[in-house]
This record gives sequence, C-alpha cells and structure tokens, in this order.
Amino acid sequence: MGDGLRRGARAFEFLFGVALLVAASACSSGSGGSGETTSAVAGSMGTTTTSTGTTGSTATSASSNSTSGGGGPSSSGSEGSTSAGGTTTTAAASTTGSGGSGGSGGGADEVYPFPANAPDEDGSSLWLRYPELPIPERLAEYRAGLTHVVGSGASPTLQIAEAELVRGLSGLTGSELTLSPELTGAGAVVVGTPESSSVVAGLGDRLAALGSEGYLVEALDVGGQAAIVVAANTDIGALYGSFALLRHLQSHRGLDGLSLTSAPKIKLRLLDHWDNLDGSIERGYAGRSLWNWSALPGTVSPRYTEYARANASIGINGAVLNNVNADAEILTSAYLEKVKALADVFRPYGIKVYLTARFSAPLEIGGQSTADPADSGVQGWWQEKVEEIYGLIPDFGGFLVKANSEGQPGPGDYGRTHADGANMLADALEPFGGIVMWRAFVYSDETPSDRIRQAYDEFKPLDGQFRENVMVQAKNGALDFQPREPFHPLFGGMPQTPIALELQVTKEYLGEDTHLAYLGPLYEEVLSADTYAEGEGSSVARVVDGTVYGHALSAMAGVANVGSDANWTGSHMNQANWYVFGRLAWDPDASSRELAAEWVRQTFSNDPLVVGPVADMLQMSRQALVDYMTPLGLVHIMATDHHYGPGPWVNDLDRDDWNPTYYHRADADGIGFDRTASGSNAIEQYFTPVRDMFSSRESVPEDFLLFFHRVSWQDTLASGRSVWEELVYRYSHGVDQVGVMRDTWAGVEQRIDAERFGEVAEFLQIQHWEARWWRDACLQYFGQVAGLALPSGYAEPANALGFYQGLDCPADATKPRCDPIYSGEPSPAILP
Ligand code: GCV
Repeated sequence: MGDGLRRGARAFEFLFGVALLVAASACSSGSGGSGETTSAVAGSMGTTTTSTGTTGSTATSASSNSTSGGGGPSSSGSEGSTSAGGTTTTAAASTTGSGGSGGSGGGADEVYPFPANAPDEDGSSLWLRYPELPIPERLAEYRAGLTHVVGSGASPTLQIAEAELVRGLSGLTGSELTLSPELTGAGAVVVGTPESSSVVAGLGDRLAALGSEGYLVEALDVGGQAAIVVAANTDIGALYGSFALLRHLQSHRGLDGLSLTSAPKIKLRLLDHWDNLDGSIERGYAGRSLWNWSALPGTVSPRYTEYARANASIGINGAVLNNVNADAEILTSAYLEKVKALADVFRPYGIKVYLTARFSAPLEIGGQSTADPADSGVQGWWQEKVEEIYGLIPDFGGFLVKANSEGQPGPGDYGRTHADGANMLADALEPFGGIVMWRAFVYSDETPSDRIRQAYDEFKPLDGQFRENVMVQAKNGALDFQPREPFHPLFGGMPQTPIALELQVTKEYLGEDTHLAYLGPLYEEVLSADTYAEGEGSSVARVVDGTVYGHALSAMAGVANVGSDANWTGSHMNQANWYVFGRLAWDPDASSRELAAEWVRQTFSNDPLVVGPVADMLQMSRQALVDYMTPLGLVHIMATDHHYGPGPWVNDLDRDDWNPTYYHRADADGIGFDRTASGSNAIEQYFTPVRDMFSSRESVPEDFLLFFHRVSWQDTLASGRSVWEELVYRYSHGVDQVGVMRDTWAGVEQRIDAERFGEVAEFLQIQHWEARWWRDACLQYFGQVAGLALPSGYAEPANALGFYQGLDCPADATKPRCDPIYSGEPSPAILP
C-alpha cells in the first residue's frame, strides 16, 4: 500500500463520469480510503471540464456551469463549486484520503472565506507552508487534537522531525506548540522509533512491513488519552511520517480515524544536478547553481538545509551534485572537502551525495598516462580515489557516468565496452557499498541510420556482464526528453541488469521556465506503459521497482530544476514538477492528477475553487504543450541549441541526426519516420504485442503516429481528418488550450496572494503568445513543404515563414525571453 494516491479513483472518474461520482462520494464520505476521490456539483463560475480522447488528446474548456467527464487518461472532475457572487466557496461532496483513512475533509462541506489581502509570497516556502486554518470548525478540531509534540531528540534526524512538527502544527493551529519528552495530556503527537519511544515500541509487529524508510501515522489511545503516533523503524522513516502527517493536515483533512501507512517502492530516489563548477547549470532555468563552490567548505549556506528539507518532505534520498558532462576537478581533494560539507548538511535528512565521474579523470587529475579501464595503474587510481572519498563521506552513494556520448570520454576510447568501464568503478566502490549508475544515453560519433536504436543496440548485448552494484540508467524515451516519446525499449530489455529511470524535471524541451507544463501526466504515462517483458502487467514502473526481474537495486532519477531563484524553480508552477517527481519516485502508482491537487492544496490554497480548477489546469497543460509543439508523434523540431522555440526547418547542422528535418522527414509526399520493418525497424526492440501495436498503421496510437510511421498528407486519422488537417487542428487546439489555462487562472485571482497570482498570470500570457508562435511557424513550414493551405475555420498564421526563420531568440538561454511575438490578446486559433 503506498501513500494512498491510486489511479483507481482516476480510472473510476474516467469510466463512470462525474454524475456517478457525486453519488459515489456522497456514499463514501468520511471513509478516506486509498485514494482521493473528488466530485463536484456544477457551480456558477469557473468550473473547468476536461475530456480526453486517445492517449491524451485533451479537449478542455472553462465553462460557466458544467462539469463533464469523458474518456481518457487525463480525465477528471472538478473539486469544487462556488456560491453565486464568489465570496464564499463550498465543496459539495468531496471525500479525500491520503494513504489510509483519516476522516472526511480536504474542504468537504466546509466554507472557505475569501482570503482578503493574502500576504504576498515569493514562492520560497514551496509546498512547506503552514498557514493557520481559515475554517473555524477544523481549526477547533486541530487545536483540540494537536496540543504538543512528544519526542526524544535522540538523533539529529529525530530532532528535525520534531522541529518540523512543532513548526507545522504551530502554524496550522495558530498556537505555539511545545516539544516535550512525555505525554502531558490529550492531543499529543508522538514521533519516534521503537528505540526512541516506548509508545512506538508498543506497536510491535505493526512496524514490520514498513522496512527501513516507511512510516505509520495513526490516531491512537495512549494511556487513556487521544494521541497521534508517527512511528517508523528508523529515524528517517519517522521524518517521512512527520511530513506525511503535515501533508494530511495541510490538506485540512480530519483527525478522526487517521491512519496513514506507506513505504517507498523504489529504493533510490535521486535528483541529478547538471550543475557546473563555475555555477552555471546545463539546461537550468532557475538561476545559478545552489552550490557555491568557491565559498564551500567554509561557508555553508542555509539554503542547503532548506533544499534537503524540501527533498526529505517528498522522499528524495539522494543527490548527484554535478553535471554528467563532468569536470574531473570535482574529484580533487580540495573539491571533495566541499562535497563533504554538503554531505554533512544532507545526512540527517536522509540524503546521500553522489558525484559524476569523468572517465578521463586519471589522465586529467591523476597523473596517469591512460584512462583505460584494463590498466592496473588506472584501476589503482580509482580505488585510492574512492577510499579518499569514503574517508570523508562514509555514506557516499556512488558515481553517475556519462561515457562515450556527446563527446564525453569513456571506455570506448580504449576499445573497451560500457561494462568494462562500469565494472572498474564498481569494483572500487563495492567494498564501501557504493554503486555505479551508468547512463545509456549514448549515440555513436557516426550518424546512424536511426539514432533511437543505438542505446538498445549497444547495451542489450552487455546484459549479464555488469557487476551487481551497477545500474544502467535510461531516459524515459530513446531519444531525448521530448514532450512525448514512447517508453525506452531498454525497460524490460535487459533482464539481468537493474535499469534506473531518468526523467527530466527541468523542462529543456517543454518551455523551460515560462511555459506551464506539469510533468505528472508525462511521468505517469511512462511508468504505466506496459512493456510486456514478462507478459501483461510488466509496466515500466514494475521494471524500475525491480519486481519484474527480481532486482534488489531500484532507482528513479530526475534531472533537477532547482537553482538560486527565490522560488527555486524559475516559476511557481515548475515547483509542481519537483514535487510530483519525488512523490512518484516514492510511489510510481500514484495518480498525477491527485498529486497535482495535493500540491495545489499545500502550495496555494485548499479552497475548492482553487484546488479543482488549478489541478485541472496543471493536468491539461502537458497535452496542450504537446499539441502546440509536437503533435502526432513529432519530435525534436525545436530550434538549435536552446530548444525553446520552433525550428522544424533546420537542416544544416553538422550531424544529420541533430537536424529537425532528420526526425520529421516531411516532403511533398508525406511526413514521419518509418521505424517499422520497412524502415529502421526500431520497433523490433519492443516486446510483442507492443511491437505489433506500434508496427501496424491500424493500431499505432495516433500520439506516436509520426514517430513510427511515414504517412501521406492525405492519410486519414480516427477523427476523419487528413494528417495535414489533424496537424492544423492539434496545433490550433493546443494554442486555444493555453487560452483556457489563462482564463482558468484568472478565476483564482484574489483567492491567492497577488504576487504569485501576477507572476503566474504573466507567464501564462507569454505562453499563450508563444504557443501561437509555435503553431504559426510550424504550420507555415509544414504547409509550404506539403504544398497545402490551411483548411477553413482556422486563424491564418500571423506572419510569413521567413519571419519565424529570422527570429533570433532567446539571447540568454537560461532565461529565455523573446520579444513578444505578438501583442494584445492572442485571437482564437480555431475560429469561433
Ligand atoms: C547534459 C541532451 C541535452 C544535453 C545533455 C544531454 C544528456 O542532449 O541537450 O544538454 O547533457 O541530453 O542527457 O547527457
């Protein structure tokens, strides 16, 4: 049982629609249960409705008074309604639970006052905000039921848990709670482990299933007094449990029958920082690196603690500190002292540090004449280096390596395989319990027939050759973090090797800091994809968590989106991607929609008129972006280098497979990359029946059509439209969806603070213009290649193709800002 955010509720909404939900949730009110089930009665304003076609072809509209269900993975109901006049809001029938039972709540049957003059916030508190409850009944319940924290302070981690509970509970109840070693009456919140607390020890066998990181949070009678116990086998489990309790309370859920039990399904839940030693961040859009290398180890910024706290709150337990395009200097003694200073800060939060290892380090900083992994001098150098690291950082996690990819050195430089290289490092780390995460993102120096085949072709034959402490780390798709890609065939493809899933949290290809694209649905789509490696049910999640092939090592890594910006992630909405990554790494079966709502509750408000519309808006955002950037399975048609704007016409880069024209292959006859048996046959890397599904024009999901098939412009799709007409429709629809998102956001004005409201509104405005830019540029280009004009019913592109080809932006790739491509309100792309 995870943290209770299951797809079951979502599937239920999908299958039966909102009308049934109203009845169902009315019946189940108060049960909590294993998921957040929500329903709504249509209100008089601002309700957002979502309906979805095939794999996420979403049509959403902000309507005045309707809520409709509809098919598809992103379908959801709304969470609330408003009374006429909009000064108070009421959740008509909302039943929530977060990992077990815990009473009704989360706004159920509660009236939210309009928050007059909510103080401005800069976003630095993330989702760890603990404002006093605005609902008098719930506040009274909390004040009576949460009176003091009981803890032993037996370790730094327990002290952090206790302090967080005191801080959170004091904030939420608006009264200063104390920490005491003993229960002093009703309403105690007891936190600890069997070693630190006799109350927890009394739970006996009930802790057995929690493992080394799980927790149990329960309302119990302790010596005749009502109490809440946060229990775990380990100190870090108790910290995770404390955050789980706070999440529950931040969502304004009841205390009655509270019972939350959860243990992570994935062992290593890591952030990979692509941070350079000069403070820049590759593909970072949130300012400079958090790590101030020149000031470390002497000056230890308080932000490091805040970073660790935020990660611990969502279960992240590791950080790779530096870029995979690695600088060997990080392994010098001077830098290792700095790394140690960070490791010391992170340790009590359960976070281990890892480093990327530049394969040529023995040559560059070690005085060796080679970096050949078969060379005994090189092996000895790595062994000594690893000993030095563990002398400073006894719980060092290990190395992440990018080798023989995009110009990085690697074992291939010496005629050795990836296994030879990984095993040499693994042998050095093994005595200390460290691991190697060897990246599968490789492509050869020669332009291949089909780049997406390469990782599988290169790694599959090595299956069984890696040491036990090596994981192969694959991106979610075989190309490169595109807005939508089919899952990587290496998931399930290497039975004898644990495969770590690498996701990008920073939005290199998805609008960077400005565009709103909540990545929960993308992650969910990948995790739930069935590889059929061992028959039905062999989802990517089950491969990654090790259950399909029985691996003990399991890992999910997210390329971090954090930096020195006050709001951490470059935009307020990008915080949701950090959050959902951590929560899905803990429980890869959780529902992205429910996690969106969970994040909104903590980050903005529990007002149903904020939670429902904003969670719906988040949920639709990624599909909207796919539609206005790369619909129907198009990939990599972004502009060169910065990857921000459109560049489908680019065809003059050094390598053929860097050119967008290589990927879309559009000409007068048709469009798409044939990866079936008549083309590159990349589909052979998938198991049957996935292979057959992708291979057949009849069964390939239209969202992947142009990824796997080359089709004529006149080819007819399920909608009855031709490929060209469907492209025009999807590009236009995506733009208009951003308009819906803008309007939805406008509906929460004054329900949250003005500062964050304004900043999000400004970015949505930019996104609307730039979605139009993407659409107009791509349709001009593809229309010209195909010799086809726009069908009637659509707005004409605002400019000629040459205008878009001549644009030169952004000037600063870390904060992409083009001159407004348009001004005023973008008109609808699909004409009314
Ligand atoms: C760190 C893509 C990015 C690169 C990145 C690379 C990788 O190519 O554009 O910036 O390099 O992926 O994942 O190694």
